[in-house]
Amino acid sequence: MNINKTHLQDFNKQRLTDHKEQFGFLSIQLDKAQINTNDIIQQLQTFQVAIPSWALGAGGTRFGRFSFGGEPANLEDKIDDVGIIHALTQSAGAISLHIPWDIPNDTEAIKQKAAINGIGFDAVNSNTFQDQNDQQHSYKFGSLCHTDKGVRKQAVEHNLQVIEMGKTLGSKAITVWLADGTSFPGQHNFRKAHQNTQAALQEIYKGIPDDWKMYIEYKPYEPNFYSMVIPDWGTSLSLAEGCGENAFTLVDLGHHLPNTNIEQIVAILMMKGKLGGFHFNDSKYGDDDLTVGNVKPYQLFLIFNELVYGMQNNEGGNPPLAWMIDASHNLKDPLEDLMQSLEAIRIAYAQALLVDRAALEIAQTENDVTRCQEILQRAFRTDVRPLVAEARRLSGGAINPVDAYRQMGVRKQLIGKRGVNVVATGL
Ligand SMILES: [Mn+2]
Repeated sequence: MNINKTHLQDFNKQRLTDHKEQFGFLSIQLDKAQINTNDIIQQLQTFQVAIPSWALGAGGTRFGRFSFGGEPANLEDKIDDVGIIHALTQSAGAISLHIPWDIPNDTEAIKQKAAINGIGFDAVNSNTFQDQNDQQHSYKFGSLCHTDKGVRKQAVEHNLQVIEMGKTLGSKAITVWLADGTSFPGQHNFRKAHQNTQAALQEIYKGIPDDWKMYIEYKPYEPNFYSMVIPDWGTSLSLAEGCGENAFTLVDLGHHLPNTNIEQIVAILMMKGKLGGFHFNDSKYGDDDLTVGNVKPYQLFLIFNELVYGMQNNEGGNPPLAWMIDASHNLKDPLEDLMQSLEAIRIAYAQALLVDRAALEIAQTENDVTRCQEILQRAFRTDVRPLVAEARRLSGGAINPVDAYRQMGVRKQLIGKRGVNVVATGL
């Protein structure tokens, strides 16, 4: 199903007076601070975040999964769902596919459907953390790191197939995340596991076209609980450097131990020109896959503060980043959840764009610690929601996407079309 443009315009008309009043008030404040509102609106409008194909169904934990009705049963439905999110938010112009959960049956038809919805194909994701029915070797004891050469070869070949599939769709990157690791001390020879992984990643890297990138994601624990082969950004960076100039580190917010200073990691990686992509989510304890910005909005702002600085001061030649939401939780309608995440991302981005960088640089140089905090928090505490809404409205989206989604009864329509008991492929 598609969002009816007339209904969307009607919805915006109801909200327009209030919105104009709030936006007008903010514009006056920004003008006084000599901030160019139109510049910020333009930057917000071009900022697009990919939706992963696995986030559109009900997520789950290892204890259970609760369906909610109208889930997308196949890739076509998933693209429709991203199309709905994009129509309402104008900020989700791409889908990131997970292989083998979302192998297109008819590539041309899928490309057409995506094009109609204004959706492109972001990085493709391989999967060597599960065994598939038809595969020869098991990944129980690892994939690219495995002691058995046959297993490593199978895992490399899978990644090469994913690249081929991505090429037919128009993707320009592959993301490799490995569940490889150990749950018991002594289980691995750490050095050999690392060497096997580096050699296998080099094989995969050889398979990417010249205009592609390879992103190497890291995670400190889970599903293995004693060691992970790629536990942190240092290991990822070293492996990326061992592959070549088109290999990069990918930072996933949830893939850090509690209280890790993620903004500092982002700053250093960008300075070195090696930050490839970013996965958004939020967490209280670990990789909880919660809605972006719902627990730690200040951390999200501080990360964006470094991202914006990195984009504006790009002497390391860092390429444009691949932005994706990587969350899949149990309790909310995933489309509402994703729209809330997109809103949180744009709010943090807009706030980071408001930081008075010249004043901050002076305060930093003069070691005026109080002033540094005042400058950052002044930006963070500005209510930029009317600005984000205005950018979205001007692009043709809803002033308030979640309210519009509910008022239009989108979920009810999806259940009517797809049924109550349908289960999305994937997690
Ligand atoms: Mn991720």
